[in-house]
Amino acid sequence: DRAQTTYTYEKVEEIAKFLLAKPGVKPPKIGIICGTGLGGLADTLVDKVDVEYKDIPSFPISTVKGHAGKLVFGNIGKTPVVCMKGRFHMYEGYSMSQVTLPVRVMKLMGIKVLCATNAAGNLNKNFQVGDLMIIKDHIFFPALGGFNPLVGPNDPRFGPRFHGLSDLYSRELKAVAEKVGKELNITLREGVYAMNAGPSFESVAECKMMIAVGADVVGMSTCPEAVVAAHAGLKVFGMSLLTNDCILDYSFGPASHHEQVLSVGESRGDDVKKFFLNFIKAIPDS
Ligand code: 6GU
Repeated sequence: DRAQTTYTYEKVEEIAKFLLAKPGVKPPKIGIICGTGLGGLADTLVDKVDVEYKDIPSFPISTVKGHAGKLVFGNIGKTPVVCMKGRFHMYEGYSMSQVTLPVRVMKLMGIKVLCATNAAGNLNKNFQVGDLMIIKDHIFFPALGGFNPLVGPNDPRFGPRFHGLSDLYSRELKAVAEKVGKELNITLREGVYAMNAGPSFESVAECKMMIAVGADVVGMSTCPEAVVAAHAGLKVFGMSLLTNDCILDYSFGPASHHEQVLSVGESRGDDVKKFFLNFIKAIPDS
């Protein structure tokens, strides 16, 4: 149920300490949230240590096909990182505090940068299925309707009461990403990610509305984690894989995109992995 579960600073600290005490776990510098079908990156870490969500005290458990449900610690080059293989979604019924708990845990374990990937539906007629898009900004529809993860009492140890989002997605990291994309000859789009709660894919009228308000792609994740990360002073980088076109035409008939989400995730997963392996190595002080 969506009742506000609150995790005190002490509780988050306890989870962070529990994880850091695991044999072979080094304090990570970068946290990476792997989107649906994009968990392949986690498998390539060196000196891996897996911790399943079900074995972490107070952690929610993820329920979606294509999401494994574990933290994977390890190195990319010299950089210790932690990957979330599987995330928590609002449509599963989790509260915003549950969805964003792992971000605060990763922050207290020591990360300075949060990278998040997701599978998204394409709204932009100049973009194509299979494209990768750097998230330049977002429209967090649930937050505008009251489901902002920062609603509720504010513990200043997590971040300030009122926090501005005009620089939410790090310009510095976007510049690094553009450079790495060019070097690897991987085309990177740039645009606005809109989040809906899901689990329904959008109606035709909703898709048209999102285009009208400036969204390029739409998905069901990422914004809550990005907001909580930026609130905690982390640098945030987001990337969408465009797995399907949104339906803008009533003659199309009933559409459910989930199979396409998984199959495009599979066919484009290697480029996403290659991009992130090089991107992480190119982040200053990583
Ligand atoms: Cl079309 N909509 C949403 N909300 N999320 C998606 C999607 C569409 N395609 C992939 N993820």
